[in-house]
Amino acid sequence: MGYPLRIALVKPHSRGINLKGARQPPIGLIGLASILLQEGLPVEIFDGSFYDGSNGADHMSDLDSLVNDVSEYNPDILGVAAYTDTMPECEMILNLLSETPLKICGGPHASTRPQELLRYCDAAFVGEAEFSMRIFARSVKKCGLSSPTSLDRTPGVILNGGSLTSQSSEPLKDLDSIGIEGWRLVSKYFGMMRTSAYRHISDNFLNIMTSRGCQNICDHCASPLTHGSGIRKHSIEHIKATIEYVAILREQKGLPRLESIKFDDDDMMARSASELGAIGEYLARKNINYSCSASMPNFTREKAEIMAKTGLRSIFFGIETHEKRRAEIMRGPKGQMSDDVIVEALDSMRDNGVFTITGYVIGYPDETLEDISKTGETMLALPSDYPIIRPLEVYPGTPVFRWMEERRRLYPGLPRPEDRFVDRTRWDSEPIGLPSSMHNLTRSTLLEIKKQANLAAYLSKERLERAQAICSDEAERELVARNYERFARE
Ligand code: B12
Ligand code: SF4
Repeated sequence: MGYPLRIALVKPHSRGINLKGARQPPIGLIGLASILLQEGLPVEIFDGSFYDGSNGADHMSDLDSLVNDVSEYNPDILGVAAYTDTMPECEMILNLLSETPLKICGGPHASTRPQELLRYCDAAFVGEAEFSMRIFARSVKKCGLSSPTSLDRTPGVILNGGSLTSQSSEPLKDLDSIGIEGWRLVSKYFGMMRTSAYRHISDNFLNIMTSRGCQNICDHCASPLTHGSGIRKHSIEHIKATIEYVAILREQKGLPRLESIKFDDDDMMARSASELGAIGEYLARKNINYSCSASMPNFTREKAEIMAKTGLRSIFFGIETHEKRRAEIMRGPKGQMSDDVIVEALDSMRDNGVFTITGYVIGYPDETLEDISKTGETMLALPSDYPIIRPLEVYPGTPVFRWMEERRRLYPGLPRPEDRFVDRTRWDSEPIGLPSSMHNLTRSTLLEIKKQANLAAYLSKERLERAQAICSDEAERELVARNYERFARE
């Protein structure tokens, strides 16, 4: 085989029903592509989120177009990102491209259920894959595709029929070593990006993470399974360089200037006030506003003021459940949050003109109906502009999944390690193809509770007026009203 080998990195097509309007390039694949480019290997990114039926095509023909585009590129190595909710699409893509000489995968689902992926792939990369990918790239350049030789030498990889090659791939220490070159491979999508209207930022945005990890371990969350616990940060210089690079790429494409940033860090407020000030001042100079997510225990009034002054428009806080249960489902400072602390933080954000989005989850397997109704009451009582409540979705490897596994008799049909995890034909009303997380309550009941809670929250004149009071103009007030109408219907 002649060199250089071509690599296609593919993010499977999203089903649409879960996307609620967000469409943004995949940070994980961009980082891996940057490493491959640094190592001198030709690579392309194909992101199914941008083949989402919005151009008039249906779901399946869009999946075919994605596969056709990858086939045309004719890769020697196919790398597919495996997230749980898109596993059926992931399998279809791997089947349709089964002729590719070497097939690898990674991502949260591949890390927790590698055996499922190994039916279609030569190797599953476990956890954060940058370190492994660099070694793999060097080894492939040296040994070619003689699998498993190139893979044998790669740490943190599970090969067909085998166990982990060598030490597992530790979460990467030096995030800046990843590089930013990969962003140019997704510039073809920049003009199609879309973020949720309740973020109050522009669709001419860039999604980046300035850090990885958080200080908590929550029972429902899969993030610590990939990123470990504790926080690692990019330097401020690296963040600025990424933003500059993407702004230039947009200019070269003739696109409108970069107007907003969506920070996808698990906890943006884990940074110190002075670091947040440095990032914010840079953005304010460039006239770029932003939205982010944060963990409430790291909130301070000082950080809120600095961020608001430098362009923060909205912030997401995961509250998850009612006060009495927080410590039971969240290990770390987040479990200790009291309602009083939350109210203070939400009020302070609003006083600074920032919209607050709060997340609540119902349907933990060991919850009672009383817990669920208390979470609903908490959602209505806490003064957030956009409270979002959703039935729990259970992901492999998480404490809630382990809880269910230990009580299999309550969950007939719960997937075993050798089964397909997402089987949409079996529980087709369930988004990730599992039985309801509550053995004594169906998902439809949980969805009905969500509907009632949304009606109460979003038909509230008081909440609407409070949110509209921080709008900058009439157009934004109308946007809030439209958002409220939409949420009231969900
Ligand atoms: C930003 C984000 C989004 C964005 C963009 C999603 C995207 N896929 O790009 C939006 C808002 C659209 C979104 C939506 C949803 N998300 Co989301 N999201 C995140 C978040 C906060 C960051 C993702 C990210 O960029 N991480 C940083 C990169 C570097 O990490 P990574 O993606 O895991 O990639 C690394 C490894 O996994 C691996 N890897 C990944 N792909 C590949 C491929 C190959 C070939 C290899 C070798 C390695 C490899 O290497 C990468 C580098 O180290 C994560 C939480 C988190 N902190 O990771 C949740 C997370 C990914 N989301 C999650 C979920 C559940 C969802 C939703 C289903 C939520 C819902 N109910 O609607 C939807 C699904 C939409 C969809 N199909 O994409 C879960 C996934 C769990 C799982 N087992 O699949 C996570 C982990 C959060 C959680 N609750 O646990 N999400
Ligand atoms: S605080 Fe957020 S990111 Fe951290 S474990 Fe909990 S849900 Fe996951």
